[in-house]
Amino acid sequence: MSHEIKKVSIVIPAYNEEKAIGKTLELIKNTIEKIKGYDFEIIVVDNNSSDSTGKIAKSLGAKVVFERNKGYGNAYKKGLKEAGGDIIITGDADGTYPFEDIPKFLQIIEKNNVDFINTDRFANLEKNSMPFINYIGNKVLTFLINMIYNVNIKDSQSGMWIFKREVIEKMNFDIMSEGMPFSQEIKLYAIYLGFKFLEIPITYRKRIGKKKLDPVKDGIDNFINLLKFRKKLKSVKQ
Ligand SMILES: Nc1nc2c(ncn2[C@@H]2O[C@H](COP(=O)(O)OP(=O)(O)OP(=O)(O)O)[C@@H](O)[C@H]2O)c(=O)[nH]1
Ligand SMILES: [Mg+2]
Repeated sequence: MSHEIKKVSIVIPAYNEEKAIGKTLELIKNTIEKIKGYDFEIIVVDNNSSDSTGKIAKSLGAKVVFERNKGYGNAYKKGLKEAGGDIIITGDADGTYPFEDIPKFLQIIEKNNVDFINTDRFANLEKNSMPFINYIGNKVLTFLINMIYNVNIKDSQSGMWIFKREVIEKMNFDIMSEGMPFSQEIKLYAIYLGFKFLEIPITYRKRIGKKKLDPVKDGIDNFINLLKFRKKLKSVKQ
């Protein structure tokens, strides 16, 4: 029996994150250098940053791909197309997500019968990690998503996901949003396609650098797209 080494892609969208990208990548590198039996690639999607995000990422050994069109969804569409991994792990470039848990994530996705892992930030929010208005927005959106889509998600807006390559191979990125709603859509799409979905608790930290999200504008945008995406999902072949 051959034991082929599995490839893992870590995909990070980054827009003007020069203050945080270094620390984010250091955490990832320190974590993966201790993991045996996998080949890792780190892909940073520089979303037309006007600061030195791309330069720093490159100097730390990440593969930097550029996406001219702004938007969290556009950044992911680009980064995921570039990812060659059998397993893909995502997260923000702002120091908020616990990349030190990668060994645990890999163990869960390999040992359990799951295809898509979402992470639940509400399980352990560090002090000041999520502003109150974002907290309310995230909770309301998650409640509405669970009602409208008849699912049971704890954190619909979490930006850290771990999934098998087959999941995105079955997805049509054209029906997915260019901006923030991409996060809820990838989860709902995976569930809709019948993939085994699991949520696990994580620790969420306070962001380094300036926040990009506008809680009111993005909250409303996410809600509108929630309804639109349901129609789009129904129009694609399962
Ligand atoms: N908002 C936003 N983020 C982008 C874009 N392109 C890439 N990103 C990255 O996507 C990630 C998510 O954006 P964040 O601003 O961290 O959004 P958030 O985590 O929901 O909220 P805050 O951390 O409170 O700002 C970050 O790593 C951004 O740098 C973009 O066009 N808009
Ligand atoms: Mg963030």
